[in-house]
Amino acid sequence: MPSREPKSREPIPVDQPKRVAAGVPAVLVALRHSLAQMGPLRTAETLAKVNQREGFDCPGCAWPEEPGGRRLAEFCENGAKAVAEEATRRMVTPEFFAAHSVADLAGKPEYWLSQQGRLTHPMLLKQGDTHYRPVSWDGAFAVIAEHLRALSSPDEAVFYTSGRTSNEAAFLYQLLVRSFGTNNLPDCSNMCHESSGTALVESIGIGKGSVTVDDIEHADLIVIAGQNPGTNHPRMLSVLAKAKANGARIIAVNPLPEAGLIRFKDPQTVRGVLGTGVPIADEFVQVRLGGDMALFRGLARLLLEADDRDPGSVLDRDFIAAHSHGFDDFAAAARAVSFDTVAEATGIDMAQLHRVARLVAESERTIVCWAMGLTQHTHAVATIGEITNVLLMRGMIGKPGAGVCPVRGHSNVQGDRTMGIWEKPPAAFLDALDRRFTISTPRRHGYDTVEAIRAMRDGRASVFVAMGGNFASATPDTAVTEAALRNCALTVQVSTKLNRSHVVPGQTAVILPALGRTDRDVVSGRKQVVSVEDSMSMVHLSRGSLEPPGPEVRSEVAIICGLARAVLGPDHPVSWERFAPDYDAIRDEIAAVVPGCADYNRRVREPDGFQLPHPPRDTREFPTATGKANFSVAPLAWVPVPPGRLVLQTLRSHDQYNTTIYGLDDRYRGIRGGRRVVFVNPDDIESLGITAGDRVDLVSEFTGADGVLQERRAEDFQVVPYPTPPGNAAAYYPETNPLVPLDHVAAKSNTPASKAVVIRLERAWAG
Ligand SMILES: Nc1nc2c(c(=O)[nH]1)N[C@H]1C(S)=C(S)[C@@H](COP(=O)(O)OP(=O)(O)OC[C@H]3O[C@@H](n4cnc5c(=O)[nH]c(N)nc54)[C@H](O)[C@@H]3O)O[C@H]1N2
Ligand SMILES: Nc1nc2c(c(=O)[nH]1)N[C@H]1C(S)=C(S)[C@@H](COP(=O)(O)OP(=O)(O)OC[C@H]3O[C@@H](n4cnc5c(=O)[nH]c(N)nc54)[C@H](O)[C@@H]3O)O[C@H]1N2
Ligand SMILES: [Mo]
Repeated sequence: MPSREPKSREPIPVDQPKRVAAGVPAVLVALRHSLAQMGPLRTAETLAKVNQREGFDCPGCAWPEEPGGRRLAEFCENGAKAVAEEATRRMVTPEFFAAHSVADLAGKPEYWLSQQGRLTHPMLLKQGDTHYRPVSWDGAFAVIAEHLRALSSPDEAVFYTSGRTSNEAAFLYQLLVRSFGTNNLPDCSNMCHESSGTALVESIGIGKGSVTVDDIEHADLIVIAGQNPGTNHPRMLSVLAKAKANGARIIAVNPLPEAGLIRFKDPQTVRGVLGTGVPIADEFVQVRLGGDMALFRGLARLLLEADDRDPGSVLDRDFIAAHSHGFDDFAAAARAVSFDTVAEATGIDMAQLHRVARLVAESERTIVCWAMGLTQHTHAVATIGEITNVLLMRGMIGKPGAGVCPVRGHSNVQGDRTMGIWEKPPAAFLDALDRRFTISTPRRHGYDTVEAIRAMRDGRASVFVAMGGNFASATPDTAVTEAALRNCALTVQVSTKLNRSHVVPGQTAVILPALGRTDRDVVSGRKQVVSVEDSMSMVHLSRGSLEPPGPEVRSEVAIICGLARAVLGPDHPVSWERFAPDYDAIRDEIAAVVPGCADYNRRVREPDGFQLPHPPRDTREFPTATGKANFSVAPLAWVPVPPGRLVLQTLRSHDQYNTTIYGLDDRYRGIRGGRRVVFVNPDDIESLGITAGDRVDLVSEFTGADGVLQERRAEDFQVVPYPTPPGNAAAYYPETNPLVPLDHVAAKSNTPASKAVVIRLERAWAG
């Protein structure tokens, strides 16, 4: 596995980590990125329209807009970078592909690929060719249709989706895929919040968060576990600052002292520009990687014991009696946990556990927010179940200021699932499609992301189509995944920008250039708008307005409709022609099929859109098998560190959007000009006999189901001393994806356990 960043021997400069997020430097960095990509006029036009009622939904993250008229220039450094990246003036044209062979591009680092700009033409790599060549749209559709029709079963094709796709495109895409005859609809969610959805469906009957921005602003206590909002959801910080001003306490649970969790300077306020900012966390719980389940079980025990001393003071007995199931089993398991185990698993001292328990016991309105730090562990589903238990015992759901808040990643990942992008669709949804369109959709469940890689690896699937994303880099076990893609007869990427997945082709490969969120979408003289759903189930419109990168670039909707005609033929009962010139027609179909979407066209045009129903939040009804909120009981799990080894989490720097690398800095963590760094506790550096600044290979160790030890290697990382818990290390994704074994996944959700990879360090070069 060649490392893709050039092995420069220059050491990467390392500063002290920052304690404050945002403020004036954030504004300046964003402007520098925007001006470089877009120039001054387009920068002004673009930044004025992010997350405004008449503008487009920021492609950065799924954090909601503030209701009731958004603030002028809802500003966020990383949102601005995401926008600049899409609205760039740089272009990847047919001339570019003529100048670079696929082999040449495959040798370039991801950063270089993402800096080349927007794709402008459909391109085809014919079997045996060295270069992509331009192809007409109809020619491209014909190649794809021919390959799909040649399959012996529709289940030999895989249709991936990344979470930027609009509701309209997502609905049509799943309709196309199911009309073709398969539920093979893996998506980025399988690697992201699948564990949250799985756990929440078991506990409360719906896989979505139960709070709104208003709830957060009025909570007494907000726990933020396994999330780095200063980098990944910066607009969340201004909401947290507001909650603090209203008197909320905040507990940060994280192995790393992330800047945004410690202090925040709101660039929109005078204090944010001139002052030292607002302290965010009242309590920083520096948990070991994977220690959260033990932490929450320990809290549950303390809460039960506090209630024993003063009955009714902690437990919400009315809620437990009226709305829950399984309390006694849960309480027995929680009482049985030993505090020695909690201390070992979490690494925190018991005085802090008692302080946190007191905060939880005293709060009348508690919200827990989380992201990838909880979902990407083998015991992620059980961990999220345990967190939900602690909320349920205090009745913290379905009342103002309280609830569960999985903070989603991609800006429309939640909407895509609502629209049916799911390999395990409920039968009722398929029945509704069949009735509406007089088709007959398959009932067999399809492949998720990990299963899709196995199927392509083993030759059970041979056509791969991606609606956005960067499958080759985002998935685990890079060498295995790349071989699986190359094993396909055909790979198709519908994309805005060049990435690694275009240069790891099947025998034949197609690139279809798509409009992005910021682009103007005009069909037959009519401007089209799309809709999206944020992390809090608000559905609203997004209107692109910028000049698209070229006349050949098509909307995702137009691409799906063209493809559907070519694949399904002229007699297919869905009248695909209707949709591309009129997205209202798609929304009418959504209204007829998708639960909660009645009268979609009207309601989505309300100033702030509309909120989808959520029975636990709205009426304390729990659509589970028991009809109640379920306490869960699972064996306690955590992540011990084997002797002489480290447990590695793979995470995001401040200068990237998933696999899109904006730059080589990680400002808040003090890293400049390089990404091949590994953050290690100073005591571990000493005990492993290495020195800060050393260059090491990361070698992951994993024992497969057959009992055989497997090793994977990522070369040449600079050792950076960092205040991470002993035994725990951190390095950036996607450079470390070659280390994550394909079979190292969360129980039940099958999400790659990217936050707990056992590694050893091997000295490569002296620093
Ligand atoms: N600018 C920018 N914004 C983004 C993205 C981006 O790449 N760039 N990506 C988007 C996407 S798709 C997503 S899913 C989100 C991701 O948002 P995050 O989940 O914030 O992303 P990560 O960088 O993976 O950070 C994981 C955090 O969890 C902590 N952590 C790791 N393991 C554990 C653990 O075992 N326990 C606890 N308590 N904490 C742990 C890490 O120290 C880190 O702070 O962001 C979205 N927004
Ligand atoms: N080791 C490790 N691996 C991880 C993670 C981790 O924390 N650690 N995180 C996981 C998570 S949370 C996620 S969500 C996945 C992300 O997985 P993906 O969603 O597959 O990856 P992205 O990097 O977001 O995809 C970027 C590409 O999407 C395309 N694109 C952008 N906007 C649009 C659009 O509007 N339309 C179309 N058609 N294409 C567009 C561009 O070509 C761009 O190159 O990665 C996962 N992988
Ligand atoms: Mo994500």
